[in-house]
Amino acid sequence: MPNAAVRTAVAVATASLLVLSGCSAESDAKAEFSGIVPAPARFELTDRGAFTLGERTRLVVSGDGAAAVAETFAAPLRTATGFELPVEEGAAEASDIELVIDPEVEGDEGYTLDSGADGVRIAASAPAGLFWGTQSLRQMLPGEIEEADPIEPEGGWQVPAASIVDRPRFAYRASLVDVARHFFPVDYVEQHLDRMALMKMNVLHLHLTDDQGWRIQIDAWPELTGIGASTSVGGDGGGFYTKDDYRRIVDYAADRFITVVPEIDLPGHTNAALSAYPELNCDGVAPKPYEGVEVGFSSLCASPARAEATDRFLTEVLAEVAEMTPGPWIHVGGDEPLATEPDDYLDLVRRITAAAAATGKTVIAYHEMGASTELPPGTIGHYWDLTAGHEMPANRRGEPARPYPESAGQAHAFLEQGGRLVLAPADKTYLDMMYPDRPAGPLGTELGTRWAATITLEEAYGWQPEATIDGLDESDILGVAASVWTETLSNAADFEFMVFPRIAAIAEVGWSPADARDEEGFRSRLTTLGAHLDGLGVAYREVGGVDWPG
Ligand code: TNX
Repeated sequence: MPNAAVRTAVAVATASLLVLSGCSAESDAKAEFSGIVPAPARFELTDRGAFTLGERTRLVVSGDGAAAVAETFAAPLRTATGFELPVEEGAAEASDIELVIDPEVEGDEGYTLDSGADGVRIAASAPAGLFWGTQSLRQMLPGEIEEADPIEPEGGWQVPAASIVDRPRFAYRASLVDVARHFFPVDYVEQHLDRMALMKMNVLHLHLTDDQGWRIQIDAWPELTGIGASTSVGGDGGGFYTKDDYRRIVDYAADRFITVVPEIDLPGHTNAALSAYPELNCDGVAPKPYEGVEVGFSSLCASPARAEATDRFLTEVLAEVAEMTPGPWIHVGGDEPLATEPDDYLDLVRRITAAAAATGKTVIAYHEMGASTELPPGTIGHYWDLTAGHEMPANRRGEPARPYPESAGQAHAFLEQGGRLVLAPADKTYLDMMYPDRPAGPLGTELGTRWAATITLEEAYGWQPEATIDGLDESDILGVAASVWTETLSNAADFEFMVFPRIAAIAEVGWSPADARDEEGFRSRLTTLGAHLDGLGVAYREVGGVDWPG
């Protein structure tokens, strides 16, 4: 928790952000506040005097959807402050927080926020923007606002006086979580969603299936979970989401304006499915469940002899997944098809993407599927290879060297077929990549891998999406993703050590306009984010060069 000495240090570190303050209560509030992550498009501290959230504070709403946003925002605030914080309509007073739907505010997710001694007003043309405005306000409150028990911060619940005009750079700002290599239960996914919301990330990409586990109930194919969910990497036990579990995740996400993108990884990365159903295998023999970390050894069977079972599997599985997913996207994987002959791969890609498109969703696939010229129009490409100029080295887990232009060309094939790109270059956004100093994790084990790169906080931050591959226009980019693959991550502490704070860098790359980003400012704003992560109990790595709250 921040103490007075640290607050002073923060105030010094962030002096350039601060304007002269009139009274000591206000300087307390400002000393604690070093800025918002991701950086708003426009942010100014003003001299209107600090706002104090107090016992009389109400959330005064107007417009469709504003009350629901207010309730989601108020729930944790009520816990930490012990205040009633009623949601009401009517005229706002200086002690209130106003949430207003105003069609004049730009952008589907844009908002304006004005705070001062005369009250707080957040305005947006749609509820999503209002919600992101509340998440900025959340960061402007003391970090103790995240606490699960009532608490009174030194200096009270002060919010610095500020004026913000904000909207995201990209519409798709994803956190990819691999729940296949190690399973993470619903409660933990909900915690992660809350942390994503704090950083205005709006897509949870669940990597639900892989060689080591199948994590989603499918009624028509019960052994996918009956057999396929029993394992994970290293024999750490299995697990899966029932349909009700999955709907709980979807609903919790939706309350925070986060869309769940389910991924069923096909045609490779399918050992768990193949182990559950012999008829999906060319030789009719189910392989053993797999608990190792190799990739590229499993494949659906392209042979006509297995076409009936394989196509029924694709149709029924993808239909059930789509049916429980309200969001517009379904992800069908497609990566690392090392055990699939190239012609078979093209045949399977056609059948997989056709079955996915038949659900009515927009299909997303890893860039390898760009080898096909028969993608459903508008299919989104998910680029995960290295940034331009970096060649995937030979012997990467047995693969031959793969020249960068091949995967860049595959990414461009999605644009040529009417789609856009999600950019997730492994050497910048893969949060399972080690830090260069290869620190032991909190439990004393070595975490992560380094096949793509080692990644510092600064490298995760300094990356330019438009330069990921050659020849991209801003309009080609749907968004970015920060990926956490969990071969080496089996518990919350290890997960958080690798993910935080580097995920905040990717969140800012996805949200903030390029000209609002700067490394020094980011580092100083992490002091405030750190106080909130402390309140949430996140075991982030205290990366050097940041004045962590301590
Ligand atoms: C590559 S990236 C994979 C995953 C691994 C990850 C480990 C991608 C689409 N496939 O199967 O978990 O590397 O870093």
